[in-house]
Amino acid sequence: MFASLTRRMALTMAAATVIAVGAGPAAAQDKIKLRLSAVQSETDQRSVAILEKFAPMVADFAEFEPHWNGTLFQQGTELEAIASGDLEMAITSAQELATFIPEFSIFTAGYVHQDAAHQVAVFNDPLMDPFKRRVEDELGAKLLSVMYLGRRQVNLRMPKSERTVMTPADLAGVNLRMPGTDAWQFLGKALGANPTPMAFTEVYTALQTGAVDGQDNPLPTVVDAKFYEVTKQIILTSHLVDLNYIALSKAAWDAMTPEQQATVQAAADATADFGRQNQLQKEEELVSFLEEQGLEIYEPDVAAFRTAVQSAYLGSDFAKDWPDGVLEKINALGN
Ligand code: KDO
Repeated sequence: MFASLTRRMALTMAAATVIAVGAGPAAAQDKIKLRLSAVQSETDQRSVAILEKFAPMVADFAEFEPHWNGTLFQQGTELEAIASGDLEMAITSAQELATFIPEFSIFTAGYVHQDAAHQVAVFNDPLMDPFKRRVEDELGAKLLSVMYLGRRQVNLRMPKSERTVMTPADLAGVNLRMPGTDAWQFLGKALGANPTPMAFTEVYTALQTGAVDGQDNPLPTVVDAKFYEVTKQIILTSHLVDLNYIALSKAAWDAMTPEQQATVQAAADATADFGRQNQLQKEEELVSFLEEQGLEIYEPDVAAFRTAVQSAYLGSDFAKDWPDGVLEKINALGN
């Protein structure tokens, strides 16, 4: 009697354990580790979206570990870290991808993406499939979703009274910090400035000390990184409607069940959507905040910038790498 009861109890307990493992949250040691390396701060709207959407949605089966401010991997080194198995997730850019897959420079060209909705349409269009496939095959990463960073504007240390910028010619001799890849440097030159490569985490000090004359970023970044404390004017060139991609290591993806993969994809999409709405709202609101901080904000001759930038790209070596017909397809997806 005692023996059979014990056996029955043991069987019941074993069944209960199977149910618990199958249905309940996985134990910490069984969870898939997802380390994210990002350059932006924790208060940037992309980070807020990651913390509010992505983290809780994958919590049942993933040990999600975000690292902000470039503390885990420095800007520009994340894709290599994913490829070598040292990192699972990054907020990467077309400019960084273009250093490995030159065709991506098409998404880095000024005045190509028109707005946030156009970015989404391009990302979800079949035209992106060969690009996504190459990232998987050559870098071992999946591009899950497209995040909206915003319209990049030129932000200078000197007041407008010292230098008013209406056309690219007015940026001649301006030492403009741009991120450190060829695609970014080319954009700085196309704007008419002298681009200086520098990691994002060094920009505040460089502006403060005068090591550079200015930088370019969307208004929400100017506020989040406090660049407004060390600059005097913003020229609304809107020269690049900038994006980031949520990148996930293919190895981590392949280790997931189909249900987990579907949840991760849904979490990335929800994150990108939420972040996009918030970032768009911030872009609207922050003009008055920045003016209150004493910055002068004005529109230059945007048509002059657009013409100069577009013709610089079309005549460049970058354009030689653009697959036939893709620019036309991108344009057709816009307004
Ligand atoms: C920057 O370095 O200026 C940049 O805006 C480039 C983007 O691609 C992106 O990496 C961004 O920095 C960071 O996410 C910090 O906002």
